[in-house]
Amino acid sequence: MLIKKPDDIKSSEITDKQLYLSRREFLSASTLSLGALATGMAAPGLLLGSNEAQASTAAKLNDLRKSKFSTDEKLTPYKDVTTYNNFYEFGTDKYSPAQLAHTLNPRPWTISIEGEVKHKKTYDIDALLKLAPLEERIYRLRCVEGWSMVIPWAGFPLSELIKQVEPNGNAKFVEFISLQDPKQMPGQRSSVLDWPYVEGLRIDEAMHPLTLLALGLYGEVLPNQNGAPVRLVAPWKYGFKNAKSIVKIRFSSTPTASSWMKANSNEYGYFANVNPTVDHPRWSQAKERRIGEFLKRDTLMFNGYAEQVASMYQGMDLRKFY
Ligand SMILES: Nc1nc2c(c(=O)[nH]1)N[C@H]1C(S)=C(S)[C@@H](COP(=O)(O)O)O[C@H]1N2
Ligand SMILES: [Mo]
Repeated sequence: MLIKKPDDIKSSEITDKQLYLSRREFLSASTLSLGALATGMAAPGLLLGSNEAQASTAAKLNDLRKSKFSTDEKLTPYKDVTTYNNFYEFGTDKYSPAQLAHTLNPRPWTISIEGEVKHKKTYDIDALLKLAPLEERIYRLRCVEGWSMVIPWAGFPLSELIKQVEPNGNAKFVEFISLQDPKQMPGQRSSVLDWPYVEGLRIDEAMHPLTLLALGLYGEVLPNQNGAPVRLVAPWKYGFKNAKSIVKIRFSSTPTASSWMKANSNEYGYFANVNPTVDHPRWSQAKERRIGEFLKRDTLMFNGYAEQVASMYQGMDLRKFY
């Protein structure tokens, strides 16, 4: 076997290794011995759980660059990342997106850039994939409901796209608009939220190097339930800021109320920075449950990204601007 230095290892291979390790776990729990695997006797297709099989058939994203912004915390298993989701366009419970999102068609797909920019244009998803080198970014995701995950995203900084379209002097805020199509998204037949799903960032937040336009996870294109083909990931904010299946990015001079603010303005602010000292009106935000762990852990200010992002909020009362 070829021994490579860690720096030579592409993240697609690392993903394979992670799958390999989880297969090992599966094997050691079964009647087969590890020796069978080592000698190549085991036929992987037969041994994989259905979710792992799914992982191995999705389109791989090659040559992902590593990012200095990645956490080295233990990854949340692929199965949890792709079966425990919030995606109200496919129902309000955590398990329905994985079951229902097959009706979403991520190809062909376009994303249009509108509002206060010099170059209003529409990108085809395949052109977007080539807009900048893809990186693997391992980020914590903290849902406002009190759980968290560690997810290896693939994408590039949103700033790369913003630089291309050149916002004008009026562009102070950026709006992210998800697909609206009840034929593809059965949850939109219910009015739990005001469709389409809309979220927003201040322009400096959108330009921040941590803010990612994600096109994949675990070294593969995004599964539908995680927001295929393109979504936002701003890791210091609660999960709901990270709009999925985006079709439109609009630059504006004023902030727009997000779907969650319209649904309940007392509970969801515009900034939605992870903050253990500001409770949700109905529950504490001091602790969180990392999916797969039993004991709760302390929630970190800005989800652990304070060093990188706190300066953007200097002088702001974060109890008021939550
Ligand atoms: N369009 C859309 N985007 C969305 C949501 C949604 O319901 N619709 N849910 C949000 C919430 S509450 C969370 S926690 C994250 C979950 O992302 P994940 O399922 O990939 O972990 O997506 C966010 N993005
Ligand atoms: Mo969430």
